[in-house]
Amino acid sequence: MSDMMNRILITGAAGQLGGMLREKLKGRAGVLRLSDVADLGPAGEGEEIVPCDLADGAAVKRLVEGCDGIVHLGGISVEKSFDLIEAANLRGVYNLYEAARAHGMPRIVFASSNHTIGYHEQTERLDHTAPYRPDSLYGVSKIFGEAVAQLYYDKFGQESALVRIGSCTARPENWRMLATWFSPDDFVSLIETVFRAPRLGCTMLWGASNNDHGWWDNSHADFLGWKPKDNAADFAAEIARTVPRPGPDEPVAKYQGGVFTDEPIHES
Ligand code: NAI
Ligand code: 15L
Repeated sequence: MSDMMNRILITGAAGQLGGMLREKLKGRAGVLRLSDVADLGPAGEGEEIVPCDLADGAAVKRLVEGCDGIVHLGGISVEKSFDLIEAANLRGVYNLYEAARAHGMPRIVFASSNHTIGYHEQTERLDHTAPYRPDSLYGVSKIFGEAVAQLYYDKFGQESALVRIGSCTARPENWRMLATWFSPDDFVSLIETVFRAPRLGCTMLWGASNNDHGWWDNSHADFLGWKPKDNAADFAAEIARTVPRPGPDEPVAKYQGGVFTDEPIHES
């Protein structure tokens, strides 16, 4: 990828996935521009640190200038009050797409989420035509982000991958993750595929590994040639041994979004 990307921007680079991608994408672009509102520590070799609040439109315009690709992880990543979600995930996504439009429309990998469809039951198998069933205001905000991406594609030709990430952790940690796990290596290979593809369009992808027990079908995106390699089933015996199995009527075992379906509306 370093042959084609001079500078990749990672927003939310101080977060859980940001820290992981900071390591794994090192050397894959000339420069990694890392941004967050939280502390990112000192810049390493091939890194630039650019602190920025995604809710600040002028700052986001400066942040995006000179980037060939964007991995947009920044924002609120769990259920919170509407005010918090509005600033980071609604205004933040709008600011990012406006900044991309002003600066040559670099491809965007948008970290969407399985919580856009979280009220579908775990007995269902979903493809890209599945209706939204958000399980939280957080999930609603990711639907907003996907809609902004689609608008900017149809109106201006801005290309995006809308990656509905399941659960991206070093290894699957519970029964639900036997379906939702997305290994860090598979996420990296997806990002590389997206930035290399001759044509991307505005494509939704389920961000999940090649899990035997998965719920999601990515065959509409076969044209990209991405093949996840890891499989949560390799950890199934360990999970069965170490993690109590939830009852079938518990939200974590009933709905694809798991415990997010149990969240209240947070007032502050
Ligand atoms: P995280 O919460 O660890 O990281 C998010 C980062 O965004 C934080 O460092 C935070 O400081 C930053 N941020 C929040 N508000 C901001 C603002 N106004 N301006 C600039 N930066 C701001 O989340 P994580 O787990 O690393 O997830 C990254 C992205 O992937 C998030 O957008 C999340 O919604 C999405 N995602 C993650 C999944 C996972 O399995 N970790 C699953 C599905 C989606
Ligand atoms: C998400 O969207 C969250 O950002 C992450 O913290 C996990 O809860 C993940 O979904 C999940 O559903 O496991």
